[in-house]
Amino acid sequence: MERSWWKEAVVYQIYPRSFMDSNADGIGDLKGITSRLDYLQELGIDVIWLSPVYQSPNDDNGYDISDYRAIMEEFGTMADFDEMLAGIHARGMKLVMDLVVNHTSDEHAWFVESRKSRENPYRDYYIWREGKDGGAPNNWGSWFSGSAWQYDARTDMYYLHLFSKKQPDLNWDNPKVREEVFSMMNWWCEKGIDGFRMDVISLISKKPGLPDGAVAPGALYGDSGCANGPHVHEYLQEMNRAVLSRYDLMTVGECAGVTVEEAKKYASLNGKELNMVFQFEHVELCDGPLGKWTDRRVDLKAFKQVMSKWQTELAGKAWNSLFLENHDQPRSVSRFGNDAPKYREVCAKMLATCLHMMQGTPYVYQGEELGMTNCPFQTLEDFRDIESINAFQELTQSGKAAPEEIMGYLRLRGRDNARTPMQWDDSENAGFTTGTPWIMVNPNYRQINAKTELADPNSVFHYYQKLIALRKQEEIIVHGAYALLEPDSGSLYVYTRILENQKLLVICNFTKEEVPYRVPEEYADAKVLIGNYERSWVQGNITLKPYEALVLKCG
Ligand code: TEU
Ligand code: CA
Repeated sequence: MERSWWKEAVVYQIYPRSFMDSNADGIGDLKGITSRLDYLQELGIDVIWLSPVYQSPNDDNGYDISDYRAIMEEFGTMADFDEMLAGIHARGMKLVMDLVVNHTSDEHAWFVESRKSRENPYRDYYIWREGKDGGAPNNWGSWFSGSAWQYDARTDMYYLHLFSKKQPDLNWDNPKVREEVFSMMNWWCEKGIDGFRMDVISLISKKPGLPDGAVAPGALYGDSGCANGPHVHEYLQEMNRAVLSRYDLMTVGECAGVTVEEAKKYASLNGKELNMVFQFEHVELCDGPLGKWTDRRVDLKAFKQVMSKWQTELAGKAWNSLFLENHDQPRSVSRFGNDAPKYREVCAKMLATCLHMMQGTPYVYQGEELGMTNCPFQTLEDFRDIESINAFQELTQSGKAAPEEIMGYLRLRGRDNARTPMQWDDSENAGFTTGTPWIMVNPNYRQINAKTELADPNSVFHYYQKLIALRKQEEIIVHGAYALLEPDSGSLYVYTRILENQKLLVICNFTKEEVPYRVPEEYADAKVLIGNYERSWVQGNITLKPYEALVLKCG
């Protein structure tokens, strides 16, 4: 087994708009992040993944970039960035930047030029096509509702946007585009950053000829079939030669639609492309006829099956990333567990145990380490996310669902659940800002906040701190081989990790019931490595408490 720092690391994701506001404008910023670095150091994380901080008109909160080499004014200046980076490095941590290069903003200088005329030198930086039969060039849908094509009267053609119409897709088949992107990446590497998280990188190579996609009945999003296109691996290998291989970086590709087979290419241990990918199978498990807009809950057996598939199939061939939350996902304790006050803390700890004992690099999303929950948004006016707002319009106007029904889906699955301000303390606005926050604060901040949890040795925060520290002490957590036990249990997630003469047994109760379990003989002299209840008896027949997590270690 090959050791690399990014295999042993724990990553913490910061969504800058919602992390910490330093100047009372209600918007998180870089100085705010710098002021909270001690907190992250105390948690024990190694790497910060920073969602985009580049200049952007914020149609999609920074995932629409108008200048890759400038900092968004609302977030501060390049000097603030340099100070933050120095502060991160001074604490022995690293910084991974978000790289959003499947598309730019329509306000990026390249696109401003591109749309001027059919002959403009930047025309082929983007994907322009003639309309067909008086409409869009093909039937592809945007991930944010509606067609993926926008008509532009100036040149009487359409441009492709797999996301919002203010996010035109770059044409990666144009070598000049690749050169520009690579040179921008080198520029950031020279500044001393430590890696990239690559936004929807699996979508950069479009299907030749841009053929109509197979649109499933009711399917709304992502039906372009562009994931893992014909040249994606070639382009990433080129990027690896031009940039990645020249520095000691950590890279993770956000790979919508990735399969195990494809992941073995993106994240092969041969190091020719990326270090790891984000796959989404486990968070898309309960999607329904309206895609992610559903109130279905994840079925534990299916969840175990998907997680186990990724654990076993990538072993020795590629590397996993481990996550339950990010800025696009609802809060895990609300979604996979139980956020009722009685269970929230044990449940958050159980989910953390289940994830952090697996093989791969774990990602903690801001506030997850506090057990933050989904937000009780009341009306559409409470939402800020273009995805939720567009979906509401499209679904109500097409009559596919009643407004109240959709509100229920948005409340459970909407991305804004992850984007409410970080809950620092029990003062006004959770200590995030002294101004008016850009999005509502979750009203539960007086109970759930960092200050309270730092003062409580049994808090979710301190449990995360232990899990993170354990990964540094126990090689088996990083490198042990994974195997699933009890695949048919609908209540327990049980798995083992094995490294030479050492063994871990991880037992997680995903229900609020007590569940009996027989600890296998071979764990007769095991010790408790970590657990979310006080427990001394761990042999033979035991009864798991509601949402109990227990990790036993032998050898
Ligand atoms: O997300 C794109 C994306 O595909 C995710 O929405 C993913 O499919 C989903 O989480 C699975 O359930 C990225 C960014 O993370 C997102 O914030 C941006 O809006 C989007 O790209 C466009 O840049
Ligand atoms: Ca601010």
